[in-house]
Amino acid sequence: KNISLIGAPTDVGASVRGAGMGPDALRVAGLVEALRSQKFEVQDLGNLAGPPNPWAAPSGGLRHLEEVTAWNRAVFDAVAAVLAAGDFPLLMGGDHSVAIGSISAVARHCRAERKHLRVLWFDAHTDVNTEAISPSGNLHGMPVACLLGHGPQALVGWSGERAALRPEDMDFIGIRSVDADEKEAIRLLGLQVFDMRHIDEHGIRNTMTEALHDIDEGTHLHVSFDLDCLDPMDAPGVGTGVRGGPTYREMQLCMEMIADTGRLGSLDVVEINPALDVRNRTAELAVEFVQSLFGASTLAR
Ligand code: DIR
Ligand code: MN
Ligand code: MN
Ligand code: MN
Repeated sequence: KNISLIGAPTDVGASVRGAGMGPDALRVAGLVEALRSQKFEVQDLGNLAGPPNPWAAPSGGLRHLEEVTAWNRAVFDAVAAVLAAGDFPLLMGGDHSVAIGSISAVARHCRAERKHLRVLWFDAHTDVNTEAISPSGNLHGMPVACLLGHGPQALVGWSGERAALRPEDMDFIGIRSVDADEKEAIRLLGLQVFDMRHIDEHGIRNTMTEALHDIDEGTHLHVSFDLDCLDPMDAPGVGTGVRGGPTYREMQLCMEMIADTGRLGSLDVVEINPALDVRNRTAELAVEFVQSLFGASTLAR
Protein backbone atom coordinates (compact mmCIF):
# COMPACT_ATOMS: atom_id res chain seq x y z
CA LYS A 1 0.00 0.00 0.00
CA ASN A 2 1.17 3.53 -0.80
CA ILE A 3 1.23 6.07 2.01
CA SER A 4 -0.13 9.56 1.35
CA LEU A 5 0.82 12.34 3.74
CA ILE A 6 -1.68 15.14 4.26
CA GLY A 7 -0.74 18.28 6.23
CA ALA A 8 -3.43 20.14 8.19
CA PRO A 9 -1.43 23.11 9.50
CA THR A 10 -3.82 24.69 11.96
CA ASP A 11 -4.19 25.42 15.65
CA VAL A 12 -7.75 26.82 15.50
CA GLY A 13 -9.04 24.09 17.81
CA ALA A 14 -6.31 24.43 20.44
CA SER A 15 -5.83 26.44 23.62
CA VAL A 16 -2.22 27.31 22.76
CA ARG A 17 -0.79 28.54 19.45
CA GLY A 18 1.80 26.56 17.48
CA ALA A 19 0.35 23.17 16.49
CA GLY A 20 -0.11 24.57 12.98
CA MET A 21 3.60 24.06 12.49
CA GLY A 22 3.26 20.33 13.19
CA PRO A 23 3.26 19.11 9.58
CA ASP A 24 6.50 20.91 8.73
CA ALA A 25 8.12 19.73 11.97
CA LEU A 26 7.36 16.16 10.90
CA ARG A 27 8.80 16.81 7.44
CA VAL A 28 11.93 18.37 8.94
CA ALA A 29 12.24 15.34 11.24
CA GLY A 30 12.38 13.16 8.12
CA LEU A 31 9.00 11.44 8.07
CA VAL A 32 8.96 10.89 4.30
CA GLU A 33 12.50 9.56 4.16
CA ALA A 34 11.93 7.32 7.19
CA LEU A 35 8.95 5.61 5.57
CA ARG A 36 10.74 5.32 2.23
CA SER A 37 13.63 3.61 3.99
CA GLN A 38 11.06 0.99 5.03
CA LYS A 39 10.35 0.43 1.32
CA PHE A 40 6.98 2.16 1.24
CA GLU A 41 5.88 4.29 -1.66
CA VAL A 42 5.25 7.66 -0.03
CA GLN A 43 3.76 10.79 -1.47
CA ASP A 44 3.57 14.03 0.43
CA LEU A 45 0.40 15.74 -0.78
CA GLY A 46 1.51 18.97 0.90
CA ASN A 47 -0.51 21.17 3.20
CA LEU A 48 -4.24 21.79 3.02
CA ALA A 49 -5.46 25.37 3.01
CA GLY A 50 -7.84 26.87 5.54
CA PRO A 51 -8.67 29.99 7.50
CA PRO A 52 -6.21 31.67 9.88
CA ASN A 53 -6.63 31.55 13.64
CA PRO A 54 -8.76 34.54 14.68
CA TRP A 55 -7.88 33.99 18.37
CA ALA A 56 -11.43 34.89 19.38
CA ALA A 57 -13.33 34.19 22.60
CA PRO A 58 -15.82 31.28 22.72
CA SER A 59 -19.36 31.89 21.57
CA GLY A 60 -22.11 29.49 22.55
CA GLY A 61 -19.53 27.36 24.35
CA LEU A 62 -17.37 27.01 21.22
CA ARG A 63 -14.22 28.69 20.01
CA HIS A 64 -13.63 29.08 16.27
CA LEU A 65 -16.43 26.75 15.17
CA GLU A 66 -16.50 28.20 11.67
CA GLU A 67 -12.75 27.86 11.21
CA VAL A 68 -12.62 24.35 12.65
CA THR A 69 -15.45 23.36 10.31
CA ALA A 70 -13.62 24.77 7.27
CA TRP A 71 -10.39 22.95 8.15
CA ASN A 72 -12.26 19.72 8.69
CA ARG A 73 -14.05 19.98 5.32
CA ALA A 74 -10.62 20.10 3.68
CA VAL A 75 -9.35 17.21 5.82
CA PHE A 76 -12.43 15.09 5.12
CA ASP A 77 -12.13 15.55 1.35
CA ALA A 78 -8.37 14.86 1.33
CA VAL A 79 -8.62 11.72 3.47
CA ALA A 80 -11.61 10.47 1.45
CA ALA A 81 -9.66 10.94 -1.80
CA VAL A 82 -6.66 8.99 -0.50
CA LEU A 83 -8.88 6.13 0.69
CA ALA A 84 -10.77 6.10 -2.62
CA ALA A 85 -7.43 5.72 -4.40
CA GLY A 86 -6.72 2.65 -2.25
CA ASP A 87 -3.87 4.36 -0.42
CA PHE A 88 -3.07 4.85 3.26
CA PRO A 89 -3.92 8.32 4.62
CA LEU A 90 -1.48 9.71 7.19
CA LEU A 91 -2.87 12.99 8.49
CA MET A 92 -0.33 15.37 9.99
CA GLY A 93 -1.98 17.87 12.34
CA GLY A 94 -2.64 20.36 13.45
CA ASP A 95 -4.56 20.25 16.66
CA HIS A 96 -6.70 17.22 17.46
CA SER A 97 -9.94 18.74 16.11
CA VAL A 98 -8.78 17.61 12.65
CA ALA A 99 -9.57 14.02 13.67
CA ILE A 100 -13.26 14.85 13.13
CA GLY A 101 -12.79 15.12 9.37
CA SER A 102 -10.23 12.36 9.21
CA ILE A 103 -12.18 9.71 11.13
CA SER A 104 -15.49 10.70 9.54
CA ALA A 105 -13.96 10.01 6.11
CA VAL A 106 -12.51 6.73 7.36
CA ALA A 107 -15.88 5.70 8.84
CA ARG A 108 -17.68 6.40 5.57
CA HIS A 109 -15.07 4.38 3.68
CA CYS A 110 -15.36 1.47 6.11
CA ARG A 111 -19.12 1.35 5.75
CA ALA A 112 -18.80 1.20 1.94
CA GLU A 113 -16.12 -1.49 2.16
CA ARG A 114 -17.94 -3.44 4.88
CA LYS A 115 -14.98 -3.18 7.21
CA HIS A 116 -15.28 -2.96 10.96
CA LEU A 117 -13.69 0.33 12.06
CA ARG A 118 -11.81 0.28 15.34
CA VAL A 119 -10.18 3.44 16.70
CA LEU A 120 -7.33 3.62 19.20
CA TRP A 121 -7.15 7.07 20.77
CA PHE A 122 -3.70 7.78 22.26
CA ASP A 123 -3.98 10.88 24.42
CA ALA A 124 -3.56 12.33 27.88
CA HIS A 125 -7.13 13.60 27.43
CA THR A 126 -10.38 11.90 26.40
CA ASP A 127 -11.51 14.77 24.10
CA VAL A 128 -15.16 13.94 24.74
CA ASN A 129 -16.29 17.42 25.79
CA THR A 130 -19.24 19.12 24.09
CA GLU A 131 -20.17 22.79 23.90
CA ALA A 132 -22.49 22.15 26.85
CA ILE A 133 -19.78 20.86 29.19
CA SER A 134 -16.40 22.06 27.91
CA PRO A 135 -14.61 24.31 30.38
CA SER A 136 -12.61 25.92 27.55
CA GLY A 137 -14.71 25.89 24.38
CA ASN A 138 -11.67 24.58 22.48
CA LEU A 139 -12.70 22.10 19.82
CA HIS A 140 -9.58 19.96 20.17
CA GLY A 141 -11.21 18.79 23.40
CA MET A 142 -14.36 17.66 21.53
CA PRO A 143 -13.52 15.45 18.52
CA VAL A 144 -14.57 12.23 20.24
CA ALA A 145 -17.97 13.68 21.17
CA CYS A 146 -18.47 14.87 17.58
CA LEU A 147 -17.56 11.45 16.17
CA LEU A 148 -19.98 9.76 18.59
CA GLY A 149 -22.75 12.09 17.41
CA HIS A 150 -22.86 14.48 20.36
CA GLY A 151 -21.01 17.66 19.38
CA PRO A 152 -22.15 20.86 17.67
CA GLN A 153 -24.47 20.20 14.67
CA ALA A 154 -21.95 21.60 12.18
CA LEU A 155 -19.39 18.92 13.08
CA VAL A 156 -21.68 15.91 13.49
CA GLY A 157 -22.88 13.41 10.89
CA TRP A 158 -20.16 13.77 8.28
CA SER A 159 -19.67 10.01 7.87
CA GLY A 160 -23.24 9.68 6.57
CA GLU A 161 -24.62 8.54 9.92
CA ARG A 162 -25.19 10.72 12.94
CA ALA A 163 -22.42 8.81 14.74
CA ALA A 164 -19.27 7.89 12.83
CA LEU A 165 -18.40 5.53 15.67
CA ARG A 166 -20.06 3.60 18.45
CA PRO A 167 -18.44 3.79 21.88
CA GLU A 168 -17.51 0.10 21.68
CA ASP A 169 -15.48 0.80 18.52
CA MET A 170 -12.98 2.93 20.47
CA ASP A 171 -10.35 2.45 23.13
CA PHE A 172 -8.45 5.23 24.87
CA ILE A 173 -4.85 4.74 25.97
CA GLY A 174 -2.75 6.86 28.33
CA ILE A 175 -5.52 9.02 29.77
CA ARG A 176 -4.75 11.15 32.84
CA SER A 177 -6.67 14.40 32.37
CA VAL A 178 -10.46 14.28 32.24
CA ASP A 179 -12.62 17.34 32.89
CA ALA A 180 -15.31 17.15 35.60
CA ASP A 181 -18.30 16.67 33.28
CA GLU A 182 -16.33 14.49 30.87
CA LYS A 183 -16.22 11.85 33.59
CA GLU A 184 -20.01 11.61 33.51
CA ALA A 185 -20.00 11.50 29.69
CA ILE A 186 -17.49 8.62 29.71
CA ARG A 187 -19.69 6.70 32.13
CA LEU A 188 -22.94 7.36 30.25
CA LEU A 189 -21.40 6.46 26.90
CA GLY A 190 -19.65 3.40 28.31
CA LEU A 191 -16.29 4.33 26.83
CA GLN A 192 -13.36 1.96 27.30
CA VAL A 193 -10.72 4.18 28.91
CA PHE A 194 -7.34 2.65 29.74
CA ASP A 195 -6.15 5.41 32.03
CA MET A 196 -2.67 5.67 33.54
CA ARG A 197 -3.77 3.83 36.64
CA HIS A 198 -4.84 0.89 34.50
CA ILE A 199 -1.48 0.96 32.73
CA ASP A 200 0.36 1.21 36.08
CA GLU A 201 -1.50 -1.80 37.44
CA HIS A 202 -1.63 -4.03 34.37
CA GLY A 203 1.33 -2.85 32.33
CA ILE A 204 1.35 -1.69 28.73
CA ARG A 205 1.49 -5.20 27.30
CA ASN A 206 -1.70 -6.42 28.99
CA THR A 207 -3.42 -3.13 28.29
CA MET A 208 -2.68 -3.34 24.57
CA THR A 209 -3.64 -7.01 24.45
CA GLU A 210 -7.02 -6.00 25.88
CA ALA A 211 -7.41 -3.07 23.49
CA LEU A 212 -6.53 -5.19 20.45
CA HIS A 213 -8.38 -8.38 21.44
CA ASP A 214 -11.25 -8.18 18.93
CA ILE A 215 -9.24 -7.25 15.84
CA ASP A 216 -9.56 -9.63 12.89
CA GLU A 217 -9.27 -9.71 9.06
CA GLY A 218 -12.38 -7.59 8.72
CA THR A 219 -11.03 -4.77 10.88
CA HIS A 220 -9.81 -1.38 9.70
CA LEU A 221 -7.73 -0.01 12.57
CA HIS A 222 -7.40 3.75 12.85
CA VAL A 223 -4.87 5.25 15.26
CA SER A 224 -5.41 8.81 16.40
CA PHE A 225 -2.16 9.78 18.07
CA ASP A 226 -2.09 12.94 20.17
CA LEU A 227 1.59 13.39 21.09
CA ASP A 228 0.59 14.73 24.51
CA CYS A 229 -0.17 11.09 25.36
CA LEU A 230 3.53 10.69 26.05
CA ASP A 231 5.20 11.82 29.19
CA PRO A 232 6.21 15.47 28.63
CA MET A 233 9.75 14.58 29.75
CA ASP A 234 10.00 12.63 26.49
CA ALA A 235 7.72 14.81 24.35
CA PRO A 236 7.91 18.45 25.47
CA GLY A 237 6.60 19.90 22.21
CA VAL A 238 2.87 19.86 22.99
CA GLY A 239 0.45 22.60 24.04
CA THR A 240 -1.24 20.83 26.93
CA GLY A 241 1.28 18.42 28.43
CA VAL A 242 0.30 16.46 31.53
CA ARG A 243 2.92 14.71 33.63
CA GLY A 244 2.81 10.99 34.25
CA GLY A 245 2.38 9.59 30.75
CA PRO A 246 3.74 6.48 29.06
CA THR A 247 7.47 6.45 28.46
CA TYR A 248 9.22 6.21 25.13
CA ARG A 249 9.71 2.46 25.58
CA GLU A 250 6.11 1.85 26.59
CA MET A 251 4.85 3.76 23.57
CA GLN A 252 7.19 1.85 21.28
CA LEU A 253 5.64 -1.40 22.51
CA CYS A 254 2.15 -0.03 21.79
CA MET A 255 3.19 0.82 18.25
CA GLU A 256 4.86 -2.55 17.69
CA MET A 257 1.84 -4.46 18.97
CA ILE A 258 -0.40 -2.49 16.61
CA ALA A 259 1.94 -3.21 13.70
CA ASP A 260 1.76 -6.92 14.56
CA THR A 261 -2.01 -6.94 13.96
CA GLY A 262 -1.41 -6.03 10.31
CA ARG A 263 -4.69 -4.12 10.33
CA LEU A 264 -3.57 -0.49 10.57
CA GLY A 265 -5.52 1.37 7.89
CA SER A 266 -5.20 5.07 8.69
CA LEU A 267 -3.41 7.40 11.10
CA ASP A 268 -3.57 10.89 12.62
CA VAL A 269 -0.42 12.40 14.16
CA VAL A 270 -1.54 15.54 15.96
CA GLU A 271 -0.79 18.22 18.55
CA ILE A 272 2.95 18.54 17.92
CA ASN A 273 3.77 22.13 18.86
CA PRO A 274 7.21 23.11 17.55
CA ALA A 275 7.00 26.50 19.29
CA LEU A 276 7.23 24.67 22.62
CA ASP A 277 9.58 21.89 21.55
CA VAL A 278 13.27 21.32 22.22
CA ARG A 279 15.24 21.00 18.98
CA ASN A 280 12.30 19.24 17.23
CA ARG A 281 12.55 16.30 19.64
CA THR A 282 8.82 15.64 19.70
CA ALA A 283 8.49 15.45 15.92
CA GLU A 284 11.55 13.19 15.78
CA LEU A 285 9.94 10.96 18.40
CA ALA A 286 6.73 10.89 16.37
CA VAL A 287 8.68 9.78 13.30
CA GLU A 288 10.12 6.87 15.28
CA PHE A 289 6.67 5.86 16.48
CA VAL A 290 5.26 6.03 12.97
CA GLN A 291 8.10 3.82 11.76
CA SER A 292 7.22 1.27 14.43
CA LEU A 293 3.52 1.46 13.52
CA PHE A 294 4.55 0.57 9.98
CA GLY A 295 6.49 -2.46 11.15
CA ALA A 296 10.01 -1.28 11.90
CA SER A 297 11.56 -3.39 14.65
CA THR A 298 15.01 -3.79 16.16
CA LEU A 299 15.72 -7.26 14.81
CA ALA A 300 13.37 -8.00 11.93
CA ARG A 301 14.49 -6.70 8.53
C1 DIR B 1 -9.34 20.11 27.87
C2 DIR B 1 -8.01 20.00 27.16
N1 DIR B 1 -9.88 18.82 28.25
C3 DIR B 1 -10.36 20.87 27.02
N2 DIR B 1 -8.03 19.08 26.09
C4 DIR B 1 -6.95 18.76 25.35
O1 DIR B 1 -10.13 22.06 26.78
O2 DIR B 1 -11.34 20.30 26.61
N3 DIR B 1 -7.00 17.81 24.48
N4 DIR B 1 -5.83 19.39 25.50
O3 DIR B 1 -5.99 17.30 23.78
MN1 MN C 1 -6.34 15.02 21.91
MN1 MN D 1 -4.37 15.62 24.48
MN1 MN E 1 -12.60 -2.76 23.29
